[in-house]
Amino acid sequence: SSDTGYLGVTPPIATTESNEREKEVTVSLMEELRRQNTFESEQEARTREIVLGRVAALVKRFVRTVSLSRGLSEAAANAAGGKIFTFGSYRLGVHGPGSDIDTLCVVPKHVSREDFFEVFEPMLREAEGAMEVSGVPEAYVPIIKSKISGIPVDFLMARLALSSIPDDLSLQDDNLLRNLDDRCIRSLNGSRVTDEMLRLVPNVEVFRDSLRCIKLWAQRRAIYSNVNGFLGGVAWSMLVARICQLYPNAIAGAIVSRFFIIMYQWSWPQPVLLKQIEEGPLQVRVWNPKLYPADRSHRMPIITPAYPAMCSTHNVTASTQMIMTEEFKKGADIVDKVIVGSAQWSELFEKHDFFHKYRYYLQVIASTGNPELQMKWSGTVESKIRQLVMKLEYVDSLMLAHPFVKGFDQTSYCVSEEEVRAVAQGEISDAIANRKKEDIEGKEGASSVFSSTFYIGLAIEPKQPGAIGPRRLDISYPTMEFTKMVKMWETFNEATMGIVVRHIKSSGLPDNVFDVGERPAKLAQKRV
Ligand code: 3AT
Ligand code: MN
Ligand code: MN
Repeated sequence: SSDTGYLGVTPPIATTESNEREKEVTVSLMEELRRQNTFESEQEARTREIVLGRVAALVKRFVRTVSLSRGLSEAAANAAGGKIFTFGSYRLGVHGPGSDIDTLCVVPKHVSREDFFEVFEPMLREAEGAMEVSGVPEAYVPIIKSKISGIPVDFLMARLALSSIPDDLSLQDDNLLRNLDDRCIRSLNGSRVTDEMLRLVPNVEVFRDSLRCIKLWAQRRAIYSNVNGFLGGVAWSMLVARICQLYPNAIAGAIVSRFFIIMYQWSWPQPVLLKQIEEGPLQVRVWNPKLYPADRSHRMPIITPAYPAMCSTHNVTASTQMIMTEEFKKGADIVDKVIVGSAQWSELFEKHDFFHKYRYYLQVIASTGNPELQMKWSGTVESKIRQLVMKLEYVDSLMLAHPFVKGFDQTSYCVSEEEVRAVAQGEISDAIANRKKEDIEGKEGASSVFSSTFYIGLAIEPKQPGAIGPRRLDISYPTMEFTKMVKMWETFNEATMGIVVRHIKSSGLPDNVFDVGERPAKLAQKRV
C-alpha cells in the first residue's frame, strides 16, 4: 500500500465519507446487532482475558519444562520462551457469547509435537479451571480442544526452526515457514491469514462491525458452512475485507449495503483477492488457475492473503453458488429499503425458509449403535454430501440441489430388530420417538440407535406445457454412486453402520426440522 496509496489489488471505488443517512443506519444496525445477542457480556470479556493470561504462562512453563528435560541450562530454558497467537473470530474481534478462543502455541525447535500432546496436554488438564481437555493428534491439523473457566479454547501448535521464541515474535515473514513440518505450516496458516486480513483493511473497527452483520445474516440464511459448499468464516471475512478496501472511508452501514450489491454483481469466477498472489520460499502449490485445472474449477474463488495463497471456497457447487447469489440479491433489496426507511435491519436477519421452500427433499441418514462411532460416521457422510449434490446437478430436470447446512441428530430407543431397521431407514414412529432411555433399560433385544439426518432440497423443472405424462425424476444413479462412495471410508463396517438415501415430499418432513409453531398448520394437521 505504501507504493500505491491504497490497500488491495485495484484502486478504491470511492473514497468519500459516509453521509448522514448512512450514519443513522449504522447506529440502528449496531443496536440491532446488540438486540440479536451477537456481543458477549463485559464479564465474559474479562474472563477471556484472564484465561488468555493463564494460557500464555502455561505455554512458557511447558517450553521451560521440556527445555530442562532436554538438558538445557536453567538460563537457556528460561530464555527459550514460547508465545501464543490467537486467530479465528476472537482475534478478528467478531466473536459472540460462547465462541471459542482459537490459539496457536509457537514453540522453539527443541520442543516436539509429541511433547505438545504428552507434556502440554497433561499440564493443561491440571491447569486452574480446565475441563473437557481432549487432544486429536492424528487430525489433519492436530488440535487440543478444551474449556477453561467456561470458555472453549482450541490449541494448535507450531514448532519453528528457532532456538528461542521471543515475546515480540511476528509470524509475518514467509521465511519462517522454511524447513517446517507440513502440520506446523498448516497450523500457522490460520493465524497468518487473520493477521494479514487485519493489516489489509483500511479501518479495523468498520471491518469488525460490518463482518458481525454479514456473519449473522449468513448464519440466519443458512449459507454459513464450508463443508456443505457455502462459505465458512474465513471466506466471509475476506469478502467483507475486500468491500472495506473498495470504500476505505465508509462506515459499517454503507459497507454492508455495498457488500450485497457488489457480491450480487461479481463476475465469478474472477477471484476475490485482498492482495496480489505471491510466490514464496516453499515447494508448495500456490493457487493458480492458469497452471492447475483443479483451481480452474473453482466457481467463486476467494483467495487467502498469506503465503501460500489458497482458495477458501473449494467446495462451492453450481447449486450453492445459485443459492448464495439469490441471497445476495435479497439482501441488497432489504438494505436498499433500510436506507430509504421502508424496512428494518431485523428483516435482514430473518430465519431461512429451507424447509418450506421445496416440494421434495432427499434425506441422507447415517446411523450406528454407538455415540462415538456415530460422530465419526456422520462426519464422514456429511463431508461427502457435496459430492452427492454435484452428481444431482447432472440429473435432467433437476434445476438445483440445495444442501442444508447442518444435520439433525437423534437417539432412538428401540425394543426390537424391526424397530432398529425402521429407524435406520428414517421411519421413526411416534411410539419410538416418545420412548425414553429408561423405557428400554434391561429389556431383552432392546438397543439405542444414533442417527444423523441431512437434507437436500430438490428444485425440479416445471413441466413443459403440452408434455405428455408425468415428469420423471430419476435419481437412482447419483444416490447409488454416493452410497458406494461413503462406504469406501477406511473404517466402514456394513454390520455396524447404516447409510440410507431416500426422497420424501415436504409433507413427510419430521417435526424436528421445525421450530415450535413453525410447521405450516395444514401439514401439522395431516400428521396427527
Ligand atoms: P466461532 O466464533 O469460533 O464460531 P470462528 O471463525 O473462530 O467462529 P472456528 O473456531 O471454527 O470459527 O475456526 C477458526 C479457524 O480455525 C478457521 C479455520 O482457519 C480453522 N479451523 C476451523 N476448523 C478447523 C478444522 N477442523 N481443521 C483445521 N482448521 C480449522
Ligand atoms: Mn473460533
Ligand atoms: Mn475453533
